[in-house]
Formats: sequence, structure tokens, C-alpha cells
Amino acid sequence: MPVKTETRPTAPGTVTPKPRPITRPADDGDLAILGGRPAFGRPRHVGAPNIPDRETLMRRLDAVFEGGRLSNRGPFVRIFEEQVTKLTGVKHCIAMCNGTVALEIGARALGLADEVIVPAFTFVATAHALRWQGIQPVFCDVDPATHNLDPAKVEALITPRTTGIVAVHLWGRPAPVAELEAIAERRGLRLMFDAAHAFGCGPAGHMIGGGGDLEVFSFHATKFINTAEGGAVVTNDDDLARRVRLMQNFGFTGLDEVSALGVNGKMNDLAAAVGLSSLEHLEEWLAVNRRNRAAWADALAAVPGVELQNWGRPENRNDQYIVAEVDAVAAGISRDHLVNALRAENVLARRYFYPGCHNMEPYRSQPPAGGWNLPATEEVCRRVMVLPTGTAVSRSDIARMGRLVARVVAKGDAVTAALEENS
Ligand code: T4K
Repeated sequence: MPVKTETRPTAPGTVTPKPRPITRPADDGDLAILGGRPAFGRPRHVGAPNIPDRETLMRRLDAVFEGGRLSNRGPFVRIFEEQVTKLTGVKHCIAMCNGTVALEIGARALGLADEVIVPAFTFVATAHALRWQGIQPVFCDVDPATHNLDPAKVEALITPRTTGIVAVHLWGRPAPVAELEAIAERRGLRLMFDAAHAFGCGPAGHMIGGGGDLEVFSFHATKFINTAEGGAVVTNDDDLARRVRLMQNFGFTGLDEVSALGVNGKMNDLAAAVGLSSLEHLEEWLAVNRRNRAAWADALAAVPGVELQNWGRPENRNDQYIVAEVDAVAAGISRDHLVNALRAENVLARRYFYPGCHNMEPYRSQPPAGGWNLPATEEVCRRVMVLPTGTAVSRSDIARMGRLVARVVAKGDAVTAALEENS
């Protein structure tokens, strides 16, 4: 095979990669996809939960049961909310049962209706939270360098029916907050940030959370700070906070008094106990995320066509996702074949957020006249591969997984032939 060099065009904000020859890794046995044994006996996941110190957690759970207050804003939920406001520097935090319901309530409290501009390159919950209440998501393209909404393309989609913008801080890297706030203000639109990935981005007191009208965190098990299931709305707007809290608790304003339409979006106290115990590890787990990212950067440095997404100032990111882009030409293997070969080794890489919300139902069946125009989203959907990280993954695991990526790439033709023969 000829020596390949990196030929990928660079996007603004990325460092120009140097051409580099393929280095052939030592071959230790056949790849699983070629008939060998899987390299890992136990799967390595993208979203394996970080588990807080169990003794402290068990003491908190005991206290919940002893106190007999399991839900309806018990003491642990209140402390959790306080801690989130302190860390983020945002005035109000309303803890929720999950991020999706938090987005739904946030959208409703903001009065979003008709059309709302949203990226298609996100977890489908961002779009579903709108559509669930009859709002039409209008999918906007992303910046291929950052994977976040492209403000210039947002402007072009605004119509008289547009009521708001929902931006996502994808992968735990800030979206262009100031630019989007300027557009929202100029055009009289509401602005909500889906910050499901973005807890702990930035230093304490200046963390992501105070952008737009409100922001929404997820504390799902797969997030690096988790409450098993959970989420939160954070906002600096007193009136909005009051409305969100009302909506989250059936609209109750007194024991027997309901003064607004509401649902049940409450976080329970067992979840908050998990959250508080997780928050005690915040700095430690951020350090693990950064350590793992550095280990992945080393492990992939010599692999042609597999590039770690490197956008954003390191101190502003939480690095909870390890996102690589695969250039099929430079790598000599497609992203999908690479992912499948790794999965056969029990390295459970993911294609998040393939194929893009616009290619999922109900959006796929109801494109606008002329179809969706999302070339950067399509391209990113073809290239992205998310790799295992978190406290369940060690540095030596990453070195081994990196060698596996290199071996799959080095055997790209054989792996492709094997996968295509079996399809
Ligand atoms: N907005 C954005 C941008 C989001 O990414 C999300 C959620 C939301 C909104 C909505 O927030 P929530 O309502 O979920 O709070 C997972 C998560 O379920 C989802 O929370 C997350 N984003 C999304 C990116 O990832 P799946 O369908 O990929 O989950 P699943 O079951 O395949 O799990 C992922 C990996 O984690 C697997 O390899 C297994 C492993 N895992 C998972 C769980 C739950 C574990 O090892 N242990 C576990 O307990 O969606």
C-alpha cells in the first residue's frame, strides 16, 4: 500500500495537521472482525456512569429514608439546587426529573410556539422537546469546526413565524453565546440553551449556565456528573424561574391551590443525593476527563485520517466526550466500518448524533419545501466517532484502544472486505 498522508482541509479555528506517514503498529493477533478474539473481555462504553464514593452516598440515601422525604423538593433537592447556583453563578436552579422534561418546560415557560430554530446535529431530545408540544423545529446547519450552531445560518432561517432559538453546547463546549444573544435581541426572539452536555464547562462562578433566557442541564447516568436520571433549568430571570417552578409542580401555589397549567418535572431526593455525592468529585472527574483526552490524543497521534476534534479553549471544556472525525480517504476505511470493527473488540464506539435529527421521524417525513439544506451537518454525521472515556476507562485501556484503532486502520482493506462480505 502507498504511504498515505493527511490531506483533510482545515476549518477555521483548527490547527493545520502536519502530513504524516502511516506507522504500522505491532500486530498482536487477528482483529475480532477478522476472526480473532475480542481485545476486551468487558465492554468499554462511551457513557459508563461515574460512580461517587459509595459510603458517603449510602449515608445520604439512609438520611433520605430516615427523614421520610423522598420527593417534592425535599432537603437534598434544595441543597443540590443551591450548589448548582453557587457553582454556575446563576441566580436560580430548578432541579428536574430529566433533561428532556426540563427542555419541554423551559420551552413552554418561554412561550415558544410556531417555529424554533435548532441544530439537527444533536441528540433527538432537543427537537422532540419542541415538537412534543406542537412547535416546529427548523433545523439549522452547524459550523463544521465546532459542531455548534452557525450564527450566520441562524439569521438566514428567521421568518415571521420564528419565536426562538434553541442552541446546544455540543460535547461540553460552549456554543457561540454572545453572537446568538445578539441575534435574539436584535430580532426579538427567545433564546434557550440545551446545556445537557455542558455542566462544569468553565471555571466555577463563570460556568456555562447564565446564557440566553435560560439553560437546561442533563444529569443522566451517561453525563459525567449524574443523578441517574435528572436535569435542571437555570436562569437569572426571576419571573421565568417562578413560572418554571410552577409548571414543574402541577402549577401548585398552595396546598390546595393550583394557579397554572403544569406537569410533574420534579427531581426526587434519592437522585439529588446521588447528584450531591457526584458534585463532590467535580474537580477530580474533570481532571479524569482531561487526562483521558490527553491519553487519546497520544494514542491517535500517528493514526492517519482519525483526528480528535480539538475546538475550544481547554479550560472552558469539560471533555466528557472524546470526539474524533474519520476522513475515510486518509484513513483508508469508512467511519462506519471502523466503528463496527471496534465494537467487535468490545470497544463500544458510537456514531453520535448520526443520522441527524432531520433524518429521524417525524422530521424525515415532513421536510420543508426544497428539503433540508444542511451540508455541514451531513458531513459531520458521516465523520464523527465518539470513543470511550470516564472513570471506568484507564489510561492503559486508552493506549490499548488507540493501538486497536491503528490496527483497524492499517488493515482497512481487509476489514472493509470482511464487513462488506457479511453485510
Ligand atoms: N439534549 C442533549 C444534547 C442530550 O445529549 C440529551 C441526552 C438530552 C438533551 C436529554 O437529556 P435526558 O432527558 O437524557 O436527561 C444517551 C443518554 O440516554 C442521553 O441522556 C444522552 N443525551 C445521549 C447523548 O446518550 P443513548 O440512547 O445513547 O443511551 P444508551 O442506553 O445507548 O447508553 C449509552 C452508553 O452508555 C451505552 O454504551 C451504555 C452505557 N450506559 C448507559 C447507562 C444508562 C451504562 O454503562 N450505564 C448506564 O446506566 O442516549
